[in-house]
Amino acid sequence: MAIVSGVSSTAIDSFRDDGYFIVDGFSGVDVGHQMLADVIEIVRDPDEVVSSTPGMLIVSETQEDMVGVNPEDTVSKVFTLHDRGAFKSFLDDERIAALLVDLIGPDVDCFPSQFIFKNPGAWGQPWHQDSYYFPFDPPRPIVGLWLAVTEATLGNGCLHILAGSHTEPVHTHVPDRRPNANLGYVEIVDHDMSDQQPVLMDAGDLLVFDSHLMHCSIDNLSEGIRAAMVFHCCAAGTVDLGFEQYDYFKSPIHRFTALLRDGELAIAPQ
Ligand SMILES: O=C(O)CCC(=O)C(=O)O
Repeated sequence: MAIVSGVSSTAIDSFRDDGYFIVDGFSGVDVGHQMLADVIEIVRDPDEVVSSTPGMLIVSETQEDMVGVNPEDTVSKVFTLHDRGAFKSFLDDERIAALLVDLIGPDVDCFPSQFIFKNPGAWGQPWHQDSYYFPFDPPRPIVGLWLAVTEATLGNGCLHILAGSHTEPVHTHVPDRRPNANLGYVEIVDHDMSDQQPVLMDAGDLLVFDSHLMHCSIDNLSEGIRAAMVFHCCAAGTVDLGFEQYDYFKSPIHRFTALLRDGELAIAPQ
């Protein structure tokens, strides 16, 4: 039987009006811990897993003052994890399926997944809309799932969002103006963000957001890691047109994987 109705009407209203909602305590804290343990293993011994996983990419912090004892201490993100144990189990949860059916429809793919370390001292990601990174046909709907692996606070680099900004078109994004900013960081500079709100989360909380929602994260000024796992999902059949400004370059981290077909969990990745 098809999965139906995973989102309360209040959450649906928030998604429509504000461009996001939060599910408190969606996952046990252990889910994030398993994810963190897996990515640490990957970055400590990357060769075989990276070469055998299409789209997997380890991106380091590029700001000059990042230091660390272990390899993971200076990693920013690890991409394309959605076929791996803890990550796949998260996506295969029927509550995720039900939520995606409501927000996208019965046929859904996951196309990038990224673990964000946000180690002590790491800079935040500037204001952006995720759809800037997704030159797709159709361009929408695309839904982001941001799972707090640790708590996210004003001290350790939580997200900030601009509620309602999902109704905006994709704005011009300019390269992050900070010297040595991370690979791929771009910034919206033509919009008033003064109504921004911090998104304070506990480990296990899930932020569900529209890919046009303007958001950023702030610097991690704490002594501890602020980790998150982010998946993006779109309607099956969505085509990656590639980045026009780079000769229609298609990002290797856009690895479309079947999640739902006819409202049911798809078994095998595409
Ligand atoms: O978690 C962060 O620090 C930034 C994440 C973000 O902006 C995104 O996933 O689009």
